[in-house]
Amino acid sequence: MTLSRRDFIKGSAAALALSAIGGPCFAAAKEEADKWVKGVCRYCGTGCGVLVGVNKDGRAVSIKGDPNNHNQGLLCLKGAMLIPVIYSTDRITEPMIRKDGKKSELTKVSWDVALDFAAKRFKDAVAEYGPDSIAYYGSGQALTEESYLANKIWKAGFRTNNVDGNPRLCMASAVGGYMTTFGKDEPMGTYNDIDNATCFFIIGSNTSEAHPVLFRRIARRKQSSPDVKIIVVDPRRTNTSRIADLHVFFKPGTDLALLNGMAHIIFKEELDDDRFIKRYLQFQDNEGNARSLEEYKEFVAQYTPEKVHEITGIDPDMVVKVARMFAESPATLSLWCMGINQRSRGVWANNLIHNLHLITGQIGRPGASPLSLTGQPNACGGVRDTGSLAHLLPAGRVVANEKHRNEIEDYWGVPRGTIQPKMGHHTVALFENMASGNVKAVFIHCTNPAHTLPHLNKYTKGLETAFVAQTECFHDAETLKYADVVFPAAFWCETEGVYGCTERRYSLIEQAVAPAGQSRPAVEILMEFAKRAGVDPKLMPYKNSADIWEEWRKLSQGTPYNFYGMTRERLKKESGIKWPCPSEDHPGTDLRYVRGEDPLVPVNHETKMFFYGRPDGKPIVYLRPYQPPFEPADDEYPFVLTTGRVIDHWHTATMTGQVPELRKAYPSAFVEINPDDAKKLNINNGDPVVLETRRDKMTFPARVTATCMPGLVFCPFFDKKLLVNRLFHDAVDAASKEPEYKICATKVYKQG
Ligand SMILES: Nc1nc2c(c(=O)[nH]1)N[C@H]1C(S)=C(S)[C@@H](COP(=O)(O)OP(=O)(O)OC[C@H]3O[C@@H](n4cnc5c(=O)[nH]c(N)nc54)[C@H](O)[C@@H]3O)O[C@H]1N2
Ligand SMILES: Nc1nc2c(c(=O)[nH]1)N[C@H]1C(S)=C(S)[C@@H](COP(=O)(O)OP(=O)(O)OC[C@H]3O[C@@H](n4cnc5c(=O)[nH]c(N)nc54)[C@H](O)[C@@H]3O)O[C@H]1N2
Ligand code: SF4
Ligand SMILES: [Mo]
Repeated sequence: MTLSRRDFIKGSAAALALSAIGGPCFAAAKEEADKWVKGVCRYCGTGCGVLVGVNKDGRAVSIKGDPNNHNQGLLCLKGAMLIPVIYSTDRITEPMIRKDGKKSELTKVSWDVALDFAAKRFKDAVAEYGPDSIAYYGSGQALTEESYLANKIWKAGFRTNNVDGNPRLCMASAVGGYMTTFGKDEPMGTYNDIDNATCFFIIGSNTSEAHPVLFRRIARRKQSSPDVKIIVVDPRRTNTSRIADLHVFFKPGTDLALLNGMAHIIFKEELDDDRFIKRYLQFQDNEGNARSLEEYKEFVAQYTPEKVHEITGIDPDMVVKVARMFAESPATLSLWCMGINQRSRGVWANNLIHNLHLITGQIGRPGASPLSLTGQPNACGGVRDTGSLAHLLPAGRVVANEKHRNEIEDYWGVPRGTIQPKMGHHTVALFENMASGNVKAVFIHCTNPAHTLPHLNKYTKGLETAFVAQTECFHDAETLKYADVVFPAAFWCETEGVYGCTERRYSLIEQAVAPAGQSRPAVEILMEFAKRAGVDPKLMPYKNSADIWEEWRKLSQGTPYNFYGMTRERLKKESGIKWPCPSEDHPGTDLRYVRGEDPLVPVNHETKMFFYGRPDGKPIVYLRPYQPPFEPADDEYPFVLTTGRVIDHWHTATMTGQVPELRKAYPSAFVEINPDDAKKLNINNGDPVVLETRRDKMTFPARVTATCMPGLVFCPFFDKKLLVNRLFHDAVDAASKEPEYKICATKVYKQG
């Protein structure tokens, strides 16, 4: 596909300016391309389609947004600056091992030596200590084919459910929310809802920095229609909150009370949808007991605006205003991300958002939907849908269910009883078990846990103790310090595979260029490793990643995740398709659970909506009380520390750090502190400020800004020289096991 160069703006100065206000831009083409190869941006869960320009020598020379994908040709600066990342001098191009234990140097070896070295350790561990002594730790940035394959190798080949990954740090609470409320994972809405919504309820998402192209679409909707209202619920004044009609500032970690308080006002003022409630809903308390609508109303009635104010600090009038705006607008779209998920009650917070949509009937119409924003580019398609977590199996199945296990065993052609019924270790437990010696060897793929796990001082012990085999592309990754074997992986458009983004859209990344040096596609690495470690080669009858896709596509048939219609050929032609998509002539689905829209709802179904994810077809409204965060501020540690992202860096900056323009925008980490607090503590811009928590203390340069409300400080986590996760506790959500990265108590003082 060829586009002329006048289709996009030239010059990175314009791009930088747009990026600074969170506005997406087009990429500058440095050199004329000979052909354009279709793909998806390497970074966020927005999942923008890209076209990679390749010259006659087979070298990638430019990138631009795919005009036929949902982003309509737009990219943010990170996406527009992907090409130099491929050719960074920091690329790992040869396999390496540590011959004499963790203290020895990584030395370059042949592929055979590296693969055998790793395979032997895994094989020995299984022989001596059983299959649960090994594990796979994967990523929402790995290709779907890679995660599907690894899940099969570990769960059916090695016979351990110790398969988890970084989506546990990220989307686990959202998965838990959809599963408990609707019975199956993944949103019912899509990005098209943005163009139809009349009210946006953005809670715990800094969309403008973390999903810039979607933010642009929200801003465009607001500009085109002045009646459109935007509510932002965030304890920080972010770039996102700048376009809000109502910005709700509050004490971090207390918004469960607000969500229940909104439900109370909705009933009190008769803004509920009684017809929808009676036809579709059921109510349940935390003990799993059925409750009545009346009991639910009584439950939320405790959360009067005054009570909400006491807990959260939000003005009582504001609670009423927000509830009215949410319920009365013709079509309300909720968008949320880590401010909701990374909480010790993250699943509950998700349930409470769903509650509001259900009791008001703000669901199943264009623009009315609870749409959880996914962080990583392939957390949805690659990990959630393929079931590559310790408790899951492909397409919405769970390891604890014998029928589900048998279905997968039959499909994979292994004897019944092969897949273990016991859940494997979720992420935090996995690293704990590595430290204690129960898990002897781990295969880490496409993630950098030595930088991103919570309570790092505790969990890097696991990496010091266990044998670590790791795939990586960049020397900069912190986890390499602990790796016993490093496999150089083909990067992004050096190989092919599918990414599935927030809106159930699967898009194919086609191979544009040859892998750097000796690096190889991860599916090859995984298969070669597994065969040498004793896994039956019959489990891996694949020539390439397209064969794996074919198996996975067929497995989805007849499940609520049906994408049987997405053949490889079709994905090559089209720029992404949204499941359910049961047949090759099906165009994909916008409104899930809606008759006439969702192909999985019978055409003559007796009601307009059918929530087939639940056996009784009825979503559950939960009675979930407010609970404080695990470690609120107190007299001894009087500030709340929160962490998150900046627009120009991707997580640990191993990729974005390779691009001078991005590095310049954010050269190092800092601590944001409110001017009132700064004044009291005699802190000026740039001063060294100590953050001391119950775990550790570190010094950051101050950024005095009104972004944070008083009592709150914020640090980004991209900087490996200032690993803020050393300060964090390891409290996790009781159900989803997702860590509470958003709230811990800290002392703040000027270094002196
Ligand atoms: N530029 C960039 N974009 C990214 C990424 C990246 O690394 N860089 N990573 C991607 C990934 S994997 C993810 S998961 C997403 C994350 O995307 P986001 O969740 O949008 O980003 P964060 O900065 O982690 O946090 C979001 C907001 O939560 C707020 N918050 C903190 N505590 C609370 C609370 O108690 N309640 C509420 N309501 N809000 C609170 C913070 O103030 C912050 O503004 O971004 C994706 N996009
Ligand atoms: N304090 C704090 N900590 C957090 C969070 C937070 O909000 N606050 N958020 C959490 C969340 S939501 C997330 S998603 C995690 C992210 O945590 P990580 O996944 O650990 O962070 P990344 O930097 O994305 O790591 C990806 C790694 O894969 C490598 N890589 C890139 N491309 C390829 C490839 O093609 N193949 C292979 N094999 N490797 C590749 C990169 O160089 C990098 O080392 O962090 C979590 N940690
Ligand atoms: S918004 Fe996300 S997917 Fe789109 S170009 Fe930017 S980083 Fe890439
Ligand atoms: Mo994430």
